[in-house]
Amino acid sequence: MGTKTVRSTCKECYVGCGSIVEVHDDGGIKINGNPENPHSRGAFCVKGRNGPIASYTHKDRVLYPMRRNGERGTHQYERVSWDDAFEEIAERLGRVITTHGARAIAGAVSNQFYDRGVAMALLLRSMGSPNYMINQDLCQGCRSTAALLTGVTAQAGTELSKAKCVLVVGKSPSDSNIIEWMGIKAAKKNGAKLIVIDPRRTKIAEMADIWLPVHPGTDAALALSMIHVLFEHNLIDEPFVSEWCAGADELRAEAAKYKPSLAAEIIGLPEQTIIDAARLFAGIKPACMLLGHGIDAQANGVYTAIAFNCLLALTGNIDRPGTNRLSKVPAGFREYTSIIRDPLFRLPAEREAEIIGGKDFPFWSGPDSWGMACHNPAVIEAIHTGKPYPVRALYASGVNIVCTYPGIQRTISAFSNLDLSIVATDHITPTAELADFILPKTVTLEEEAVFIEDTCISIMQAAVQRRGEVKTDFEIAFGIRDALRKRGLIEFELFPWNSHREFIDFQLEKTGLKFDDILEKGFLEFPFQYEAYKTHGFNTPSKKIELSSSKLVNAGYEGIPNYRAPNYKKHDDEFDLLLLTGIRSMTLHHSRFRNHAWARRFHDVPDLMMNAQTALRYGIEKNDWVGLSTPHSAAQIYLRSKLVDDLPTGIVATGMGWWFPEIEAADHGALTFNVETVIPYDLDCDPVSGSAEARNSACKIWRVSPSDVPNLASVATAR
Ligand SMILES: Nc1nc2c(c(=O)[nH]1)N[C@H]1C(S)=C(S)[C@@H](COP(=O)(O)OP(=O)(O)OC[C@H]3O[C@@H](n4cnc5c(=O)[nH]c(N)nc54)[C@H](O)[C@@H]3O)O[C@H]1N2
Ligand SMILES: Nc1nc2c(c(=O)[nH]1)N[C@H]1C(S)=C(S)[C@@H](COP(=O)(O)OP(=O)(O)OC[C@H]3O[C@@H](n4cnc5c(=O)[nH]c(N)nc54)[C@H](O)[C@@H]3O)O[C@H]1N2
Ligand code: SF4
Ligand SMILES: [Mo]
Repeated sequence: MGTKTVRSTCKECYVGCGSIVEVHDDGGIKINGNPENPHSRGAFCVKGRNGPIASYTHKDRVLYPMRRNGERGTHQYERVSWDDAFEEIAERLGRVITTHGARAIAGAVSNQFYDRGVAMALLLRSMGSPNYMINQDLCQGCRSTAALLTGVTAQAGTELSKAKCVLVVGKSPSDSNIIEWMGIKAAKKNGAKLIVIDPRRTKIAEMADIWLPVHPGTDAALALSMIHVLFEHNLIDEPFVSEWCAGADELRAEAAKYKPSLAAEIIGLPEQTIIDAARLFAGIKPACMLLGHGIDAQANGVYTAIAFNCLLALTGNIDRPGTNRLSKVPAGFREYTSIIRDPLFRLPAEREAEIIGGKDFPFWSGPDSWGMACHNPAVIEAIHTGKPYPVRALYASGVNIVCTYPGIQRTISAFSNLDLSIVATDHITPTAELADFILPKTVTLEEEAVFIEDTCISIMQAAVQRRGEVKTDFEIAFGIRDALRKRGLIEFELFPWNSHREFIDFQLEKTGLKFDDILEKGFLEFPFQYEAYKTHGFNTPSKKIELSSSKLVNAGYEGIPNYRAPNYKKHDDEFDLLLLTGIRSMTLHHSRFRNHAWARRFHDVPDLMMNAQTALRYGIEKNDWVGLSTPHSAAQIYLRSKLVDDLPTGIVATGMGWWFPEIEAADHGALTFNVETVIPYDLDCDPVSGSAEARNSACKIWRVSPSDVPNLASVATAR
């Protein structure tokens, strides 16, 4: 039997592990980690082994373009040719442009780290619309905005295993990032000290020398308190700070308000633990810091991340071996995010000034912001209300907005106000169920791409023949563009390629490399320099790390980080529990894999995790069904209890993204089982990035009989 072997990169999630894909003559496919890949060193997870194969071979895969020919949400579609789909889409987009202007067309993608971000942003810009949405406001938006403002765009990468001390904040890599998990274990084995800040006693917290179970949403106070200790105990890296940091005196004055004795109550930790953690982190060199999802999408997310960036800068743990390395890119390589920001592909300033959300959140949606993407909740509002101006068409690709944006009811009802909705996907999701056109998308095994993973140029290469009539995001965008161009509707030529490979060649053009040069190994290491700031400075107006951000000050914000109490504290006693959302599970990826038998075997329904005392208080036992509601919504959702010993009493936790393909209704049970139903998308968001407080909420719970859980009888449970 013959076997074709392809060296590629898994992009089922952003971790990007090197992979070896074997395709056998009988159609069998096997995917494993590539031990030679220096970024992942053989690390690979169950999602990477199973997800791509199940998506590719799925019996219900979307294989042909489909047009809705019945009431929205009643599953009535007919197959159409690509040509007909492109022509009709262009015709209907044309009507929107003529009536409301191009800005009335919006796009949605998951993020900027996949090539579909470029395809979406540049397709829209060609029509003249600056409005595209990314999910990163719910993901790492606060951390990325903080990096932009302070100049600390630093990641640990492969330095992690060389560090002598590691500080992990709001991150559980044993569940979410196998490469970092391996890196931390390696560092620990080499004798590194480990400090973990997380309300849950995660696996990594169990390994920690100091674990700080902080009250959720109070991390900024903790970071400022640690900074105070550094100043008080002369633990600052003076030479680095005096030469490379601006604003140390202001930061010192602000941090003095958070003496451990005062901050202890806010944070919920003993004074001495805060002092010990600060002294341990500052006392050992080199040290690394990992900031995670747990401090993002919080009501004070940007200042929280800035405060931790300041802590890192004050100890000088930047761009040296074993510390956080400034991001490295080989000379001439064009990354997705740099293309989106490149003046070559930008709209005129007056158009960019219209990005929805740009006025309220200039550092998220403005022309010089990190994302240059819309403020998503404001787009949903614009679809509903026509303010600040109407949005009448939506193209979503690689994102399941009904299941992953907070406020599901509002997202669903937005679709009824649209003149045109298009969803590109490989399987029918609750979002696809609402579309006028469903377009069949390739899956990762059928695609090629080039990107940077740590210090490698890495590639994804197509390992299998495509099924049906599926197309890549680029090919779909070319088809829509060409049909628009025939109608004279391309206002700006900002999407100039004609094949995906042309785009890849453009990314590599100035590196002197060709895609084919990387095919054999699947990656290419590039040389890089530590302490690169010594030649270029940091990427801020002062060329120093800005402990007090001049950009924030110029825009009327506080320049130095500060603490603001989380919103969940505002609610009355009826909602007496705190809910954490988005806890990762090794077998699920956001809203994905609910249609995969391998994943559902491990994880069949949404969990509500709680400890035995919390359960006892509510008369709940293991595997009971539980109703849950929050102060933000009249709706309630249902989850199955899971008794754990890693949560404190009074805090319950769940994942995200749930829906069930086997439930017939168009929402496939999302309105009943998905946590976004009871989380708001607009309330008191982070003032700098506009990120909603999606991570934590006040809530109440009660035990229910399984017969009272709507649609449960249709759900295929493993138990
Ligand atoms: N298996 C799997 N892996 C994934 C994903 C997935 O869906 N499934 N998604 C991927 C994506 S897109 C992302 S963004 C990453 C996220 O991954 P990471 O950034 O690595 O974060 P998580 O592992 O989700 O861990 C978040 C931790 O924050 C804690 N936490 C909650 N609230 C707070 C708080 O207020 N303060 C502090 N200090 N901690 C808090 C939680 O208890 C949890 O342990 O995971 C990626 N990896
Ligand atoms: N309350 C709450 N909300 C959250 C979070 C939370 O912790 N709490 N986490 C947030 C985070 S970190 C993130 S990253 C987002 C994730 O939000 P999404 O990006 O919406 O998550 P996915 O479920 O991964 O959706 C991906 C969709 O992309 C499509 N798809 C899959 N593979 C491909 C492909 O190769 N190409 C294309 N074009 N499409 C593909 C499929 O249709 C799939 O349904 O959710 C966020 N929402
Ligand atoms: S962590 Fe798993 S899913 Fe993510 S890239 Fe690596 S193998 Fe793929
Ligand atoms: Mo994410």
